[in-house]
Amino acid sequence: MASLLLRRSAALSRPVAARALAPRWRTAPIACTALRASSVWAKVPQGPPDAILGITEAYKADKFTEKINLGVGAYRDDAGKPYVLPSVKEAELRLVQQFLDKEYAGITGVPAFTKLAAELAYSPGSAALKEDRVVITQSISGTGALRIGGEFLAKWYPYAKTIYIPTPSWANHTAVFKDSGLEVKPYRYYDKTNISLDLAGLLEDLSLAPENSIILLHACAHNPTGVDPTPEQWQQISEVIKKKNHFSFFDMAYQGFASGNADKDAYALRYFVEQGHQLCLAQSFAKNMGLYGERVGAYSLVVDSPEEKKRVESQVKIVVRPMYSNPPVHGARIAAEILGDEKLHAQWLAEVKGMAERIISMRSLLKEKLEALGSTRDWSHITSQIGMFCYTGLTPEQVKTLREQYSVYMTGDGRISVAGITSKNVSYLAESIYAVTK
Ligand code: PLA
Repeated sequence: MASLLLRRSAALSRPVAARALAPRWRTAPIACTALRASSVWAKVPQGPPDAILGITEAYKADKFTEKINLGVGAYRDDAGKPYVLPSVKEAELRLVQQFLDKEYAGITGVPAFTKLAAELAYSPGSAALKEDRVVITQSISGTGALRIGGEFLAKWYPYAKTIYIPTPSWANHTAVFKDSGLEVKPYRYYDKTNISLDLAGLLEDLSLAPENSIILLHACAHNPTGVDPTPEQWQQISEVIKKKNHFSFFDMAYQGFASGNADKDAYALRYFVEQGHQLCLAQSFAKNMGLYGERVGAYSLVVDSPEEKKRVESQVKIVVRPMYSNPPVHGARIAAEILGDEKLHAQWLAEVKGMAERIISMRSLLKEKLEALGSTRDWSHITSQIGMFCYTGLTPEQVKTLREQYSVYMTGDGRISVAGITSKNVSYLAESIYAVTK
């Protein structure tokens, strides 16, 4: 019916002359049906809503005033409002006052931004940076970085076309890598029974994977479990990866969000670089700078020599150019302004810490409230998990009931974005969770 209406209105808006010239049968109802049946899109099936972003759509359509969206990982302040970091506001103001031109950036983006993004990840003192062995390109946030990496590896990684991702992982990883032309296989990561890292399973799977496999690693604040390896465990992981000559692909979408300290959160990446691993990295500034919709990110590879850097960079450009030509400049300029100014940089780090701390306090509050209501379940994982998410352990049925009867929205696997909890909605949330779990 909708398409019929559309067709009708399209026909009406056609210029009068064209309508007058059109043969009569085209406007007859029977002809409309015939046209509809032969539409080029007639065989396109309805796709499922996105596992994460689809939740926001359902939440928006909900009329209940106390509804809570804990689906997408987007930071909210304690009033439940999106938060523009004061450092971002200041940087943006400075940029606007400069009335910069809107020329295209180069294929690899805004150079001031990529230089500083690399330093944030690898540290300014990194030997790889000093030796000019880091290829970096700006990307359409973290997802775009993963996609460039997937495409580049599918095209040029000589040993394998398979990437191993943890079970579970971010819901979009499989699609991104499949669409890049890689095959995706799982490795064990999470121990459901003990709500902890399945280190033995992880090490076993990585050692059973064929030599030179590509391994995706969440650099920090593992999504969705909130369970990260300890530094000692990272060392063990590094050892197996090295022994098997695997190639590491780090996804660092939450630098600063895990511990509140950007250097601490980069521990695994920096340790792997020190250990001489072959690796690449997807960075996102969506969460740690709150630049979600500005789509600011970077993709980088640590290579062997400046000469190799030149060759690899030329091919990264050839991957990027037909995808989107070159990246948007505004968000990258904001990030560069913050990272490149000592005072703003320090202010930003304090703001990231503030966001991480609010999340940590909401974890404690939710746990306390559940216990105060008399829940006999062990909720210790709410506070032991880190980063933006809590992997609650709620079943798909409980998630469904919470959504349908309580207007509490979370992903189907029971992941909640703790960043969506506020001191105002935490009581209702705890009561709702208690009601479906008692
Ligand atoms: N990698 C991981 C592990 C992520 O969790 C996300 C975002 C990204 C990459 C990509 O982020 P970006 O493209 O916005 O930089 N995950 C979110 C949002 C926060 C999403 O699904 O798009 C999530 O709710 O899981």
